[in-house]
Amino acid sequence: MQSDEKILRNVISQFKIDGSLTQVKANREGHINSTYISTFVHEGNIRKYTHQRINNYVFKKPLEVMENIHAVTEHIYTKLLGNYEDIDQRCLRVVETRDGSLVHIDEEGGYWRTYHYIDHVRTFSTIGDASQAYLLGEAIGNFQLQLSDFDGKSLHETIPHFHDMGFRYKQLQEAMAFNHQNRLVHVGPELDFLMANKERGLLLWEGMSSGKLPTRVTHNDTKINNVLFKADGSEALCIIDLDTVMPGTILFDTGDMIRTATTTGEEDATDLSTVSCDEKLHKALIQGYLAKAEFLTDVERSLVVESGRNITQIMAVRFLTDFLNGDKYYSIQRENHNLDRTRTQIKLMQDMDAKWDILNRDV
Ligand code: GN1
Ligand code: MG
Repeated sequence: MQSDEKILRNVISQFKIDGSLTQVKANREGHINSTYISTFVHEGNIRKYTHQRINNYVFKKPLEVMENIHAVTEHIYTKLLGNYEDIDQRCLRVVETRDGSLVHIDEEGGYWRTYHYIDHVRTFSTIGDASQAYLLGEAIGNFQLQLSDFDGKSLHETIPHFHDMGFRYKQLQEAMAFNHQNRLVHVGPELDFLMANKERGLLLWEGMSSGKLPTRVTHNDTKINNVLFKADGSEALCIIDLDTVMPGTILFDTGDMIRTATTTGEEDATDLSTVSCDEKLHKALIQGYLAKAEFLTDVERSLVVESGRNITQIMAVRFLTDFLNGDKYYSIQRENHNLDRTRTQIKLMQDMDAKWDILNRDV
């Protein structure tokens, strides 16, 4: 541990931060990157920073990830400038290394980045009530609005085919052939359901590829946990975790927002009776979202509810794939964790289907 901390302190010292380091703590949220929070004292002021070792199994080109993030955050920050006293809570900001790079590469080839830590805020893993759902909808709509004049095509595609349903089904087929520990015997009904829904799932990616859906900036991970709220919960301030910012259809983000904000149960719940799509939350969420998302085309708007189902489906496919591959991608805390995650997503889709007409009244 001691030597790990020494390595970490050396990494931190590479970034353009003034003052003296007083504390470093590990943060265990998130499935992908390793995260640490440091505290510095500079001229009597306490400042905190977030340091992350970027997972380069997932992100093959970490510098491109950082170029995307830097471009997008500076675009938003420039818009906010002069309008908010609490601007530092409203936008992630990258801290460069002492030699002006967006990443530091350590002796083992690990890629590190640093952000200003956003303090006095909180996150939620599920939505509490309709007013909170409204706030979340507004926040995602606002994020999209802030970036609606940014050319999505200028960004790097850092994980090619990230939300390409056809590609994700191909990966699922490969995982079925790999069949780690003969796990296929445990997934009959789940596979049947996902196979029966394959065709419909291709809608968003094909809409984008054919040009029916415009290519914009997408965040690609707009789950509720990635939204920072004021400490008292009264306002959603900032969207974080910009790792997967890429060109895409805006509906990937709208869909992930719906997937994570309307569910009554956790993504990795084991009791499926806790998982359903709450129509009251859906209504408020969509109202908040549409209040900001004034730039949507008619085709985009017509697919808002579909997008929630679609992103839930792609997550089910990805979790099942990882289960069959032997849990190589998502970190797991227990046996069958990825299978449990697959099941919650399928349950959520089925409940959306049962309420389909009601949900579509919201748009
Ligand atoms: C992963 O690590 P985290 O929680 O930011 C995943 C997302 C999924 C999410 C599901 C790069 O995000 O696509 O929606 O898990 N990110 C990547 O909880 O694969
Ligand atoms: Mg993420």
